[in-house]
Amino acid sequence: MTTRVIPTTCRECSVRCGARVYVDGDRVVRITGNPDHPGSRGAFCVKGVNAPIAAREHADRPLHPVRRAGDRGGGKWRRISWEEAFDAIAEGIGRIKAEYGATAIAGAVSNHFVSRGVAMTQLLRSIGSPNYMINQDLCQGCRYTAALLTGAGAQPGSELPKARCILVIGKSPSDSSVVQWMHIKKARKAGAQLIVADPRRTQIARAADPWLQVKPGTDAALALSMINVIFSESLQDHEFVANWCTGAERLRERAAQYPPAVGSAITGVPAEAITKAARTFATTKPGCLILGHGIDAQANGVRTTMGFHALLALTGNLDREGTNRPAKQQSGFRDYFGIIGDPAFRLPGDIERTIIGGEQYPLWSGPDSWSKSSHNPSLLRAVLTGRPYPVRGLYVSGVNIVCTYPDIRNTIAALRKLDLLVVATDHVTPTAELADFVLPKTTLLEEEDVSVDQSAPCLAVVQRALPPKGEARSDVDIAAGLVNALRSKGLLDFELFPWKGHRDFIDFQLEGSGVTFDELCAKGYRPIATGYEEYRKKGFRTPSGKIELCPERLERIGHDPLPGHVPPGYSQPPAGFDLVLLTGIRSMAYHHSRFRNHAWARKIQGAPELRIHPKTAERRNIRRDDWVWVTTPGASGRALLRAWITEDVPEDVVATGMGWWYPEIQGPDHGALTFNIDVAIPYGPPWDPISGSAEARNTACRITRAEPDEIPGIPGIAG
Ligand SMILES: Nc1nc2c(c(=O)[nH]1)N[C@H]1C(S)=C(S)[C@@H](COP(=O)(O)OP(=O)(O)OC[C@H]3O[C@@H](n4cnc5c(=O)[nH]c(N)nc54)[C@H](O)[C@@H]3O)O[C@H]1N2
Ligand SMILES: Nc1nc2c(c(=O)[nH]1)N[C@H]1C(S)=C(S)[C@@H](COP(=O)(O)OP(=O)(O)OC[C@H]3O[C@@H](n4cnc5c(=O)[nH]c(N)nc54)[C@H](O)[C@@H]3O)O[C@H]1N2
Ligand code: SF4
Ligand SMILES: [Mo]
Repeated sequence: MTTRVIPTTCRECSVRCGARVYVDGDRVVRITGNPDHPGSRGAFCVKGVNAPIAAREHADRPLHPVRRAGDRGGGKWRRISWEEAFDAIAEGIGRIKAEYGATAIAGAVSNHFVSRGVAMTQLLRSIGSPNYMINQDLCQGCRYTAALLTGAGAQPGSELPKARCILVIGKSPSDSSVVQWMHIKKARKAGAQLIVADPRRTQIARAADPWLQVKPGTDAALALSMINVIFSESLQDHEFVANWCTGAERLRERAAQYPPAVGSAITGVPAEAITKAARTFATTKPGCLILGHGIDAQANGVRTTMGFHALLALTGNLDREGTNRPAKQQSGFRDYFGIIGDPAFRLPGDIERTIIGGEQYPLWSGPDSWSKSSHNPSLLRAVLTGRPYPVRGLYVSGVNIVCTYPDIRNTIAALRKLDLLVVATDHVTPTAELADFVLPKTTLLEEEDVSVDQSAPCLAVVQRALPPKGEARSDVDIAAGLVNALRSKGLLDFELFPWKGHRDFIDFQLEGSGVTFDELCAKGYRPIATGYEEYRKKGFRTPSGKIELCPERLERIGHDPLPGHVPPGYSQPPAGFDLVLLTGIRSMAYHHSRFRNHAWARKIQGAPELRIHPKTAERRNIRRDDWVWVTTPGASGRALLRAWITEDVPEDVVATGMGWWYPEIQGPDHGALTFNIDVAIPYGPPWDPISGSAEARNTACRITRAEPDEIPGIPGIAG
């Protein structure tokens, strides 16, 4: 049989590597990286090789729409047709609209930069609701909000191998991005300096010189001390600062409060190391900065990020060869932001002003914000309390909120309270278990999509290798079907979803770009032309057109407009909470909560880990592979994790991943209420005063060894 080779994009995680899919008849026999791809250049990982095939072929995959047949979460379902599903869901939406108004219907989506994000916003807006949750408040929320303010939210992307100095803050690319990790190793081999700030000794920290072992949540002080050194020794790029930055004087005054000795006392990094890192970054050009998730999802995340944006601007490492590159656009292409921000696709201002969270976090949730989404914990609170107004229906697509939002008990309580819960998914998650309707989603090998990948930069194409299994449909097709059903019942308040189906949507995105989907499929990507120093013609994307080191917008809404240190929540813990818990360390076998039902992944990592320093473990009589309870103040539950003894975490820190559940454990939560770290973390407050992000990463905690009778059996995955 002849093998077809299909160039496409792996989307099993947010890295989006170029891929080649090998198809024999009706089977995918192999998936590899694509060495021609301008961003990933052949890099690939174990998830990309295995997950698309396992997800498509999985024995327990939902292949038909189903409707709940017994109690919520009881596991009893009745198969229905798509028409029946759309009809019944539209009726449910109609009942809620009639009683509580359109704003009582909300959505939840993640990884929304691809088509499912637009499908979600435009479905809800057509109903007349501005409320949808995205995962970015737990992900890049602080970094994106800071980027909106400073204008310096640039990424190194494929400039990385050309950098002579790379500063990495709170990112572990050996776990989370094979492409970045490949580029960094290449640059290092070619002699680039590498400076890494991380409380843990990660692989990249081992490769660094120096590794700055910061205390969790203190990076703002590190940034300010480095800025202090740059100003005191006049190492800034004078031309760039004079012509392209505003607020430098006020930043200088703020940084004067953070000489390296002060920074050292806060961060735990020796003052000489801070001084040396600042001099190295300011004098070794070109330089790149990588800001990871380690400084996000924190209660001081925005102003921390602003400190590092200032470092980029002061050193002039923006939009030049080998530096960070502002986002590039493919002319004429309609991407997610282009659509959701277009007045033709938006709701009237009086409705957008009711977005839950918009009043408190206008830069995150309001009509003029970056995301225009709701503030997640406030929306869940609205479900539970009816304040500021009731939310009674939720359409969930592409997110497993029971397993990935902090405070799992709270999420479950909210989902149980709803009048209508619809979940579109490709496998039955603990979130789907609580649904009234589960809608079968296509998997990667069955889909088409075009999005912008800034790392190359290029248009990233996903093309279909095989027809969908069963009755599975794509997110845009599902939303289009629901919109039709709503329209026929007179339940659409606005016509904001004009696409008949997925291909129609892609054609619309490409309409003005001069290229068709079929043309894009030949290679599976299309590079976006880039130039350097484009700001000289276009300016930066801020009100002043310059990098704003002290954004007036922030001051106008009553915030401190400069970076500043705020002691992290764990620094004054209640008695007995003597350790700091870091969460979210990525595993090469998993994408958040996904692949827990894949045998190949479970062979690589079979249990949620808790990394503990040997001395910390010894004091508590904990040995390797013991099960350990983790408790944090203010949480409604505790998590059971397995001890991994390692000197790579400091003595007062323990660290874990995220997303655990065991599909084979019975019950709607499938073990998430026991084994998932988010059961032991509150969803705030405190929230970052600017972005509303909760402190989901660095929390005070205590750990105790579990007694043998406290450990539930794990049956073990089949297949
Ligand atoms: N294999 C795999 N890859 C993934 C994902 C996945 O699930 N699996 N998920 C993708 C997604 S959505 C994301 S957001 C990224 C996340 O990936 P990264 O951005 O790499 O983030 P993390 O691994 O969560 O954390 C990075 C580092 O931050 C450190 N850290 C924790 N607290 C602090 C702090 O206060 N200061 C500093 N300086 N460092 C700190 C941690 O020790 C950790 O080493 O990964 C993406 N890539
Ligand atoms: N404590 C703690 N919590 C965290 C984090 C942390 O570091 N610490 N990290 C946070 C971060 S950075 C992130 S990004 C989130 C991730 O949170 P989620 O986005 O919830 O993570 P996933 O497990 O990838 O869930 C995606 C779900 O979408 C479904 N799915 C997958 N593809 C598609 C699709 O194309 N369409 C549809 N309709 N459904 C699909 C599947 O049901 C899958 O379970 O978790 C956050 N939670
Ligand atoms: S890192 Fe792995 S899972 Fe992520 S896009 Fe690349 S190959 Fe796919
Ligand atoms: Mo994320």
